[in-house]
Amino acid sequence: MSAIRGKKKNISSWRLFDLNSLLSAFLAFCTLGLAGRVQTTRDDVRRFPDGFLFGTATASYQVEGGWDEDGKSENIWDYLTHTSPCTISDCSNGDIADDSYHLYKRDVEMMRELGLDFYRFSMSWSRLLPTGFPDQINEGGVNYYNNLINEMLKYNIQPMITLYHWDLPQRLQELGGWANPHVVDWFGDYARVAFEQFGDRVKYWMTINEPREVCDEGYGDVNLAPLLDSKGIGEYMCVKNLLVAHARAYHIYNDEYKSKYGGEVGIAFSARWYEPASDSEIDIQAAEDFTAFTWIKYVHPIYSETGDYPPIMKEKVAAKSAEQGFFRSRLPEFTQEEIEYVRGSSDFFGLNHYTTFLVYRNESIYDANPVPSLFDDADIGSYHHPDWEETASSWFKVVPWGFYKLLTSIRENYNNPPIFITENGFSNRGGLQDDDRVRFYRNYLSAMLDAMDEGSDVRAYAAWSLMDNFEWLSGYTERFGLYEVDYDCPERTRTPRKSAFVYKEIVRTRALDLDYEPDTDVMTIDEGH
Ligand code: GBH
Repeated sequence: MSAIRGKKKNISSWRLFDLNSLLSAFLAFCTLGLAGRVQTTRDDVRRFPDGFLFGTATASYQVEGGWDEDGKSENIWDYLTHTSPCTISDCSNGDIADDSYHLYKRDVEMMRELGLDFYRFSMSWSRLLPTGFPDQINEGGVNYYNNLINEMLKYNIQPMITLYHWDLPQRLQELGGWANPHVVDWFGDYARVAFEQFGDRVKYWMTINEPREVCDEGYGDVNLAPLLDSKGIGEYMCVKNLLVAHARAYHIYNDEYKSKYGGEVGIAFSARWYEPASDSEIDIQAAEDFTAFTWIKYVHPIYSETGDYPPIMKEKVAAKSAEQGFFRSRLPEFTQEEIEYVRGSSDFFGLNHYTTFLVYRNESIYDANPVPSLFDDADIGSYHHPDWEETASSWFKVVPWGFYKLLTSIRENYNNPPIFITENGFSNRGGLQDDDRVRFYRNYLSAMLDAMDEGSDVRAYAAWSLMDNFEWLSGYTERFGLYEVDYDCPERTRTPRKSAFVYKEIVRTRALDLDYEPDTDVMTIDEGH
């Protein structure tokens, strides 16, 4: 501990890095007042506030494997990868993945090595309920999650469970999935089974991971299962049903379990920061519109005073729909009762954040956006600045200041809600000496601390990911892990990367020391873990 006390550190290196990119105006903006909740000065190692929680995150399909074991049925990723293997860039699948279905004890050992306070993982709906419905509760699934949860609790690591991280039972997809309004009942029933089985020990629940990805990329595009490509139509049906289904799960817990178990239920939004591509009013408005159409369409119904979709989105889709000859808006409306049901339905603001885009106005007459589509409705275009540092993922460039701006905008627009960072992490092509990932975590955590210095109420941080895993359509070609996983060996050996040692030190010291260099490559479990 004494190693960090009193050392003088230069913590501004990530800003210098940014200076090299085009945004010099930014610097003035980022170096604004630092007096606040986090008691540090610019020259000190930066400390996290008391009670701040550190974790890592994964998701069922990406790590579990055991795709048909002990009664589990097929989900939409099993179905996609089995019927059309080379839709995945390396023609791989999650049949075995990291084999966490069998190796969960090693996973918990890694959590202990890192000294984590919590671990965010997701439940596989079709493992727990093979028919999709609660008529059959699969004992194999219940046992697996009981074993994992109990193993974590033995070492005081809190489970944070996501109910839905993209792996819908295939049978429910055949009935329309999130485009069928009955999904509100289906999801509510599934949530109730999970609360009933595990609620005595699990205090943090998340309903749905990244609604934007579920609907826009799975229903409005071909980037995630079920690859529906129903632009401007299915993607909006999904939005409404998903929000009401989320609220159903929230209310079930709130009304029937909260007084007994005292846990919290939230949702994990995915938010990119959308920076106007120029300082013209037109591009500023374009960035706002794109924000509304992508992630604020989920945040506004839950977190605003009025509830409902952002007004600009309702207006634009209604106007375009009328112009295009539809008899009603392609964006299904909420009833007043639904607006009230959804509003306020989250105990914490779960936030997955990775990257920033530059956004400009692009009226449909000049562009290639299909009609109808969300992009056409929003009339925008977006891109990454070519100077921004690349990752292994095409959609992802490194922009730490975007994280600061995003957190600040949430604080200012939504009455400073308690935020859990439910995902943040970096992709490369693998290797143990991951200085690029170390730099990423330092710079993004610094940006997060800047926002916290100014009052953002961030209470928890989960690194994505504990270990390499199945990266959806990119298969195993993009690696996000603190631990490397060897997919060539049946044991799926996990080996800590440099970033694992650096993250461990952050967790141990509850502080960010930008100069820390691990002096070992041997992982141990510290006392008390
Ligand atoms: C999160 O998604 C997910 O929650 C997690 O499961 C995932 O592993 C992690 O982040 C890293 O991606 O290249 O145009 O086909 C982040 C959102 C979802 C964005 C997939 C990119 C593919 C877009 N990502 N999407 S594209």
